[in-house]
Amino acid sequence: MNAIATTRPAPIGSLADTVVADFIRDGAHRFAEPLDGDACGKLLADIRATRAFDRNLFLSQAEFDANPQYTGVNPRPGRNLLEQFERQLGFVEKAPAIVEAMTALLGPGYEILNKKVVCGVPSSAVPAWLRERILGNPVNNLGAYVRPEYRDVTYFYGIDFHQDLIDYKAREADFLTLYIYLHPVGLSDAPLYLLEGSHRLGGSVFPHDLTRTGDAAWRYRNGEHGEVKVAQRILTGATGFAGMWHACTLHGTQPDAADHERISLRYLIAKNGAAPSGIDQVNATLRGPLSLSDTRADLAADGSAAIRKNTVNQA
Ligand SMILES: O=C(O)CCC(=O)C(=O)O
Repeated sequence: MNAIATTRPAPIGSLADTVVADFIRDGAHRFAEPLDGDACGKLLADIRATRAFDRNLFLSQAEFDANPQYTGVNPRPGRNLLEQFERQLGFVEKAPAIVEAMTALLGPGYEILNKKVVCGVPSSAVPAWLRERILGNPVNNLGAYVRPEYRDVTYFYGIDFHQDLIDYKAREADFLTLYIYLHPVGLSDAPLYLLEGSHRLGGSVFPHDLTRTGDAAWRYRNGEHGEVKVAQRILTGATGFAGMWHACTLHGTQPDAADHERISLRYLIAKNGAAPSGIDQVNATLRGPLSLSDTRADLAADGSAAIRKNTVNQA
């Protein structure tokens, strides 16, 4: 994604001002206008044409148990479905609002760290043995159980509240996540649950210290860095909905309760230059660490789940 360099200050009340203010206050911003619906529909049809998002995605229990592999099961360069649709991604990467927002937060030289298709797998597609095995796990990324040829997409059956810093040990929170729905996402389609304002306590080791205090309210503690009251926002949205959040903002999903898969695009986009930008203003307001030497305490040495605890499923 190349941004147009500009040295002019953003006009007052501009999108650039709004996204920086939203990130300081909420650790997130929802774009007012959806991205091009026709382009979303075409890309969605092309993605769906590559496979059936059903039980055939998965290894059998015997195949899995013969050689369990919990790591290296996500999309990576050379095995990423979006690589074949690169020419269709201009509706995201060149959308003026996206470019303006990224430039405001990350500076004109911002870079895409990672982009991929994310699928919320409906329960009807997950084999019974697997549902039983992963019940209550905090991170149900199903990559380990998916046939190797389909590991060019990330498949979730829900994931507990986490920060996207979780995948970046020792990296500063100098990046954000941009998330796009390719079709309408309602309450049963595994919408993102976001805890607004949770970024304020900086980096925190997963799983997180969260206590529900009300209907859509939580108390979040990050050890010596204190606690904050945060509001839960459920990101339902129309085709082309785009939202983004700070690397320290807690978010998660419940298992897809619809009878069809949820397909989204997920980008990680980072600052790439020394000049100060909006993310530095945001990070200057955080009360906790900007990076972590360890990001998670939920895994055994082989990468399998070592704890069974899930908060977002109670949300
Ligand atoms: O798409 C999902 O179900 C979860 C996505 C998410 O939280 C992530 O990729 O960080």
